[in-house]
Amino acid sequence: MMTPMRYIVLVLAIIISFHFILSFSHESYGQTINFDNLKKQWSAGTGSSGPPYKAGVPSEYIVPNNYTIPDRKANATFVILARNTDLNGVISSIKQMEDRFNKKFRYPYTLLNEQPFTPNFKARVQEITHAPVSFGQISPEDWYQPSWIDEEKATKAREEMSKNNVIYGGSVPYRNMCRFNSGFFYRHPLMQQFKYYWRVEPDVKFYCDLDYDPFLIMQDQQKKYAFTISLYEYEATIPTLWKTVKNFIKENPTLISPDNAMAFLSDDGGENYNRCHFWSNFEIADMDLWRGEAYTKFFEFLDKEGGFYYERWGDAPVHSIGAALFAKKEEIHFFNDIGYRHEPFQHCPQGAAHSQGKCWCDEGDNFDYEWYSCLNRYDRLF
Ligand SMILES: Nc1nc2c(ncn2[C@@H]2O[C@H](COP(=O)(O)OP(=O)(O)O)[C@@H](O)[C@H]2O)c(=O)[nH]1
Ligand SMILES: *[C@@H]1O[C@H](CO)[C@@H](O)[C@H](O)[C@H]1NC(C)=O
Ligand SMILES: *[C@@H]1O[C@H](CO)[C@@H](O)[C@H](O)[C@H]1NC(C)=O
Ligand SMILES: [Mg+2]
Repeated sequence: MMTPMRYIVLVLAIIISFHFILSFSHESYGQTINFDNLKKQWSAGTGSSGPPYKAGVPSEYIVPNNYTIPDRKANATFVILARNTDLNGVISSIKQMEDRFNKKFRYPYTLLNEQPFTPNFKARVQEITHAPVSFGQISPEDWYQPSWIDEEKATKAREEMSKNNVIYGGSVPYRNMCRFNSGFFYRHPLMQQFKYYWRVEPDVKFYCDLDYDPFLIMQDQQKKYAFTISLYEYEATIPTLWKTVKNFIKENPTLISPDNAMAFLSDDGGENYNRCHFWSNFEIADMDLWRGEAYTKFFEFLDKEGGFYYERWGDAPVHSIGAALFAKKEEIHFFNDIGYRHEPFQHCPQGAAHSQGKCWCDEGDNFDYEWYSCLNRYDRLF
C-alpha cells in the first residue's frame, strides 16, 4: 500500500528527474557555441578588453635566438618529399625539427617535388628556419611510370588491389613515390652534394630535445643506416619481392656484405621473408650505401621486374632489404633517444632517455615491443 505521503514524494521525484532531463536537452548553459553567437558576444562590448594591443616588444625582453653553431658538422641534409598540398604538414614537421634539434645545428633542408613548389610554399618554409633551404623539382624520368611497364597488367593489378582494400593499392602516384624514394632521391642534383640525409615527412612528431648531432654519430661510428621504428610489411603489397631478392642474391653473391643483417629479414636463413622492415618515413642514412655498386644493381634488378607497378613494393622494404644485405649489421643503428611519431605508431624513449630528452610523449605509448614491431629481431642480431 502506498501512503499519500509516499505518493507525493514519488511524484515529486519524477518531476525533478524530468526537470533535469529537460534542462540538459534544452541547453540551460546558454546559447549553442557557434561563430555567430560568439561574434555577438564579442561585439556586445561586455567586460573590459584591457589596454589596447601595441605592436612591438621592448628590446630588453628579446632573447637573441642565435646559437653558436658547432664548427664540426657532417656533410648532411634533411630531405623532404612533398606536394604543395602537404604545406601545413611540412611546416609542422620542420618547426618541430627546428625546436628539438636544428636551431642549434642548422643543417640545410632539401625539399623535392615532381611539381614546382609554389611561391607561398617556399615562403612559408623559409619563414620558420635560419637554415639554408633548397627546393628541387624531380625530372619526369625519375618520377613517372616508365614506358616499359605493361600498363594493362599494371591496371589489372591496381584494380585487384583496390578491390581487396590494400592500402594505396589503387594509386599510381603512391607507386611513383615509392619507386622514387627507392632508387632516385639520392641521385637528385640537389642531393649529390651531400653524403648523409635525414628523411622527414609531413605531419610527423619529434618528441625529445636532441642535444647531440646524430649525423656525427653516423660519421664517427661508421653507421650507414638508422631507424626508430620497424614493423611488418603487408603481404599483399609484395607477393613476389622476396623471390626477386633471392634471384638477385643467387646472381650476385659477392655483393652481399659479410656480417649482414639477413637475420632481421628472415627467420630461416634467407628462404622466406618475415616481412620485417625499417619504417622509412624516418631514416638517417649514408647515401654511399644507395650509391654503391651493390644497391645500384639491386635497384635496377627490382625495377626491371616491375614490382613497383605490378605489385606495390614500398621503399621501406626495399631500403631495409638493401641495408640489411649490403651493410654490416653493426652499421645499422637504432636511435633510441629520438622520440618520433608517424601515424599510427610512435617510438617513445623510456626511463632515463625520456627524462634526458625532456620528451613530451607518453612513455606508455611506445611501439618498440608491441606485437607488430620488429625491434626484437633487430635486438637479436647482437
Ligand atoms: N611530390 C610528391 N610527394 C608525394 C606524393 N605522394 C606522396 N608524397 C610524399 O611522400 C611521402 C610519403 O607519402 P605519405 O602520403 O605520407 O605515405 P605514407 O606515409 O605511406 O602514408 C610524404 O613525404 C609525402 O609528402 C606525390 O604524388 N608527389
Ligand atoms: C646573437 O645576436 C646578438 C644580437 O645580434 C649578438 O649581440 C650576439 O653576439 C649573438 N650571439 C652569438 C652567440 O652569436
Ligand atoms: C659531401 O659529400 C658529397 C657526396 O659524397 C661530396 O660530393 C661532397 O664533396 C662532400 N662535401 C664536402 C664538403 O665534403
Ligand atoms: Mg607518411
